[in-house]
Amino acid sequence: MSSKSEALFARAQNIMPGGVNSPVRACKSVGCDPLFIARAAGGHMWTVDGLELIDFVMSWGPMLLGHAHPVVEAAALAALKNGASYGAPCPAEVELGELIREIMPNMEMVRMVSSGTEATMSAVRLARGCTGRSRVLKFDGCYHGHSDGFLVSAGSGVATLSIPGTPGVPDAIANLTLLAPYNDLPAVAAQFKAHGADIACVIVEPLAGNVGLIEPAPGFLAGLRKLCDEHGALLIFDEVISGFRAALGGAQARYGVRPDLTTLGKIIGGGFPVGCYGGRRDIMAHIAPSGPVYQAGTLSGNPVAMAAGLATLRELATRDYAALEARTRDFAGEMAGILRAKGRDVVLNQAASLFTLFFTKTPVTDYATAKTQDTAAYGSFYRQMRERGVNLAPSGYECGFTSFAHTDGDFERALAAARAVEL
Ligand code: KE4
Repeated sequence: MSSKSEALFARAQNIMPGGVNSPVRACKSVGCDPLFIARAAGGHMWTVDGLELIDFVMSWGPMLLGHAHPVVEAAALAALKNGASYGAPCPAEVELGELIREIMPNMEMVRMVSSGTEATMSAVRLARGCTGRSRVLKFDGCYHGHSDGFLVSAGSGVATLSIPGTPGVPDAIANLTLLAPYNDLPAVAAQFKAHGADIACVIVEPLAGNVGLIEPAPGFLAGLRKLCDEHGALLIFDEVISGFRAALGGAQARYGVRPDLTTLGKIIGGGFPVGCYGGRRDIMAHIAPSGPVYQAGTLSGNPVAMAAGLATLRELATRDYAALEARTRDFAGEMAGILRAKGRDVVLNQAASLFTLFFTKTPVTDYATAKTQDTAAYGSFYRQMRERGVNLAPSGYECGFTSFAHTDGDFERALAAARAVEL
């Protein structure tokens, strides 16, 4: 008799492409079907069949406080009682904007949107609008959401599913996206030498999380800052993953490099659909209605989502990031050791509360080295861990996420599950 999850997946495939509303959730690359979730709390989720999972995906990053955090839930429910959406300004969006600026002072002005994609898409349009230039430089394997120009050599689900090229994106648009390998400053300098006068911006994940986790090499981010300044291009830090996670102030605080614009998502909404872009006041002044660069959104600054975001950031401001980083380092390090003891080549990349176990012996510093991983071996590891009640990222090109809700018992049970797998 099929499980409830299997029955739901059969129905889902009849109504939604691949049976999901976001490709990586389909678990295709790890050789199994997705499990349908009934509820989540803390560091755990429960499937519709009652299987309890220790969750290291945490909704792909938003749930840094853990699922169903009482303070966030209470704030959202209280806001909801006053109406779900106004389509008019509300106090919470001003308060959240001011709190973001307090935490990330480089964001002198902000604009709320409803997803990370909307934030990055709008930030690039703004960069083009205020520089009058057309080209955008991104990095192989970095993922900035699914706006047309970003789907050139993108990471995340595009890498996971090995989708070739950019079906649906006209060459005229794809050709405006320049590429360089992550951590390769000479390649960036060469692109500026060839196209510098027409490069509106460089957009980068300052802590890359969509080819698996890759840290910026020493000097890489500062080198991008210097090249952008020399050529009059804007530097955009896509902190949709790293914002409020790499440090409370994001990767720009962790690595001490100032972007001109920053994009945010995930954590900023505490699980509700929120994105944000912002930065230098002189640049943001170009955004309508104060300037001519248009961007809009029905649910932007939504009162319920703003309340959840405010509660989330206020709570995070009280937390010990160094302690979580140390717990994540110990946990991921021990997991890597267990796999190596089974004879597996494993490279561990870990920073803050992010980690990726690459099944390779090659140090992973960019997309090309990330692609040396044995994805079949990772798939077997993923399936066996899930059978044992541990939910890892269903792709070798994604990150694992810990949270302030994961307990010592959670880490110990996950390590015990890893000891039991057969690879
Ligand atoms: P959303 O449009 O999915 O809210 O954000 C797009 C985005 C932008 N920038 C970065 C650095 C991101 O990581 C993302 C989205 N991340 C993926 C996971 N790597 C979302 C999960 C999914 O696609 O289902």
